[in-house]
Order: sequence, then C-alpha cells, then structure tokens
Amino acid sequence: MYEAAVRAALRNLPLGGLRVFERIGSTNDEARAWAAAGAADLSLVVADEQTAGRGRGDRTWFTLPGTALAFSLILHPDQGAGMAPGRYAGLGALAISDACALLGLKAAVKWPNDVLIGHKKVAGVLAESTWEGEVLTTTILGIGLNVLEGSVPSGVELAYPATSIQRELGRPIDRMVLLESIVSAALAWRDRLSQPNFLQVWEDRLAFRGQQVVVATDAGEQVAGKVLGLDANGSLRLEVNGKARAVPTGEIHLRPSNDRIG
Ligand code: BT5
Repeated sequence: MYEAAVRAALRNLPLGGLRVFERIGSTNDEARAWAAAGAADLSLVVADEQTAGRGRGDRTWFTLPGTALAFSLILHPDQGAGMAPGRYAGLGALAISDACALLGLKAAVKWPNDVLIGHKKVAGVLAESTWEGEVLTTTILGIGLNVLEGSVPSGVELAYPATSIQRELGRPIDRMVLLESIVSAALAWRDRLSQPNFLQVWEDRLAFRGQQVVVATDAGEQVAGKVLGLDANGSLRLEVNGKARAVPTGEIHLRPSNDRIG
C-alpha cells in the first residue's frame, strides 16, 4: 500500500530506479549499498519507517511510521558539480524549502543541513560522499522531514526544538504530495548546482544572517561570529573579530549566540 502510493506519486519523475520499504534501518545505508552495486544516477530509496536513521556523526534521526518522509537520492556527479561537494547539503535544504514555500510556509536553512520553520527544526539533510582518489564518485543525499504531528519525537531530548509541517500549517497534509514536490525540486536544483545562482539562493535562505552565532565543531572548537554568508564551496562565512573567516561543512553545530531559539 505504501509502496503503491510512493510509486504513483513519483511516476512522472525521471528517476534512475526506485526502492520502497515499509521499514528499513537507514535509507542512506541502503542507497550506499545500492550505489556500490551499480545503481543508476538519480536512483531513490524511500522508507515509511527507519529503525536506525542517522544524522551526522553518531546522532540518531527518528522516522516514525506513517508520519514522516525519509528518503535518499543517489547522485553521480559530473566533474563540474564534483568541484563543489560542500554544496550537496544545500541542495537538499533548498529542495525542502521550495516544497514548504509551495504550501505557503517560509523555511530557513540553518547551515549547513537543517531546515527550520519559525526557528524550529522540521527537516534534516545528510549528504554523504564517496571518493575515488580526488574524484567524487557518488553522493547520497538523505532527507528526513517531519510531516504529520506524530513525527515529532517525544520523550527524547533533541539537540534543537522540533516541529512538523502539520503543526506549522495547522492542518494535515498528504506525505506523497510533499515527497513528489521535494524530489522534483531536488532534481531541478541538481542541474544548477555549479551555478552562482545556486549559492545566491542558498545564502538568501540562510537563518541567522547578519546575527551573532556560535559554531561548535565536534573537535571541541568554538567559533563565535556574525553570519556573513557562504563561500563558493558552501562553507559558512563568519565575521570574527572584524575579519572574515570560512567554516567548512563537517561535524559542525550552529546556534544563535543568545540561544534564543524557541
Ligand atoms: C540531521 O543530522 O539533521 C540529518 C538527518 C538526516 C535524516 C535522513 S532520513 C533519510 C536518510 N537516512 C538516514 O539514515 N538519514 C537520512 P543532525 O544535524 O546531526 O541532527 C541530528 C539531531 O536531530 C539528533 O541528534 C536529534 O537531536 C535531532 N532529531 C532526531 N530526529 C529528529 C526529528 N525527527 N525531528 C527533529 N529533530 C530530530
């Protein structure tokens, strides 16, 4: 039933292949294994529920059945796009924010990989790349989105306040409509990944632009500064002590420095 609905929703999109699961560990893991076994460009893995969904590092991403979207798109970059691997998290975030805009919801991108509505996290993006030497061969673009009310994890401590599309919209919405909308926006942005306009739009949608933030790396370094924008690789440009400094994507957390996020 779930699979039939997914296939019907995506039938007009030029996907390389499609695998649909009622329940899976992580769609990114499935996509990575499929890519290693020769999956075509633009192949997609979709699951109703994840039992071992992943965020960055060793963090967990919760995907409860019947409520959310979890999927991973396999991208084999051409050399042009391969020059900008840091842009992939942005690609996912822009596609999600486009789909939100179609519903009349204004979403902001908390660099590098979260999508916020009203300062609360509604979606996360996990872009994982595979390299052969210097050449980027595959990027798995994983997207998790809280759609219905029940998707917002309860009883667990989250790194950031969370919300769902239903909560922000004030009414439930068909997950399949959103799935089609996000995947089709991702395909469109993928063709524009190397263009300056891609960065411009990503920058325009950045949360906390012009504000003081603290960026903390998993290595324990803390960088405080004002958000200026992005550089060509998708690194965050901060003004630190009057000087511009680029913070590359990686194991990084960003918070407004006054911590007023609710
Ligand atoms: C992310 O990591 O936000 C990336 C999440 C990517 C999930 C997708 S789902 C499809 C694909 N398959 C996977 O296995 N993963 C991808 P990060 O910025 O590290 O944030 C993780 C943190 O978000 C967790 O430590 C929790 O605090 C919080 N979190 C977990 N589940 C959440 C949810 N459903 N809604 C809001 N916050 C959540």
